Amino acid sequence: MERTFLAIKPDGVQRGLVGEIIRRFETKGFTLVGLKFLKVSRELAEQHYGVHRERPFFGSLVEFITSSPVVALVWEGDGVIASARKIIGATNPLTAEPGTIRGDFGLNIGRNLIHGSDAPETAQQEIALWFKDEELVSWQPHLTPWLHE
Ligand code: D4T
Repeated sequence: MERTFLAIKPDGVQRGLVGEIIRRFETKGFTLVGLKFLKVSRELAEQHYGVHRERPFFGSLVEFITSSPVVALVWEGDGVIASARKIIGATNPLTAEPGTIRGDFGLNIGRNLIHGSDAPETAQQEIALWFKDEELVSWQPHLTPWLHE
């Protein structure tokens, strides 16, 4: 079963949007398999944003994600990686579609509320970076027959 990694960034937590954001993935029907609330270390932030190391905004990304707590999440379901990206919306909240998380709640690319893995390989890497195996819970939701044919 496919899994993806999401992180509600410091702005999402500080703005009191944790419940609203989690609700969108729960009510869609995806299964929560990992959740933690943490202050991100500089080392974790630099590893997470490693692909952006040469970009001009790398420093501000690391500063921001380490500035205040985040909620790290792993969700499971068929097609969850691409679907979560759609639920999240475009990188720049100003141009993200209404109905998406960034489109509904954001204004600025440096305050875009949530991160979501963009492909199966990055999902796997990010889940392994943020969670130990024993922190992930495999379970069978009773809703399954009401969500799947
Ligand atoms: P994440 O990775 O946070 O889900 O965002 P996206 O996948 O939608 O976008 P990204 O990897 O291109 O950018 C990562 C992160 O950097 C911020 N950012 C991005 C920024 O501050 N300035 C910029 O010009 C860009 C392109 C926003 C998200």
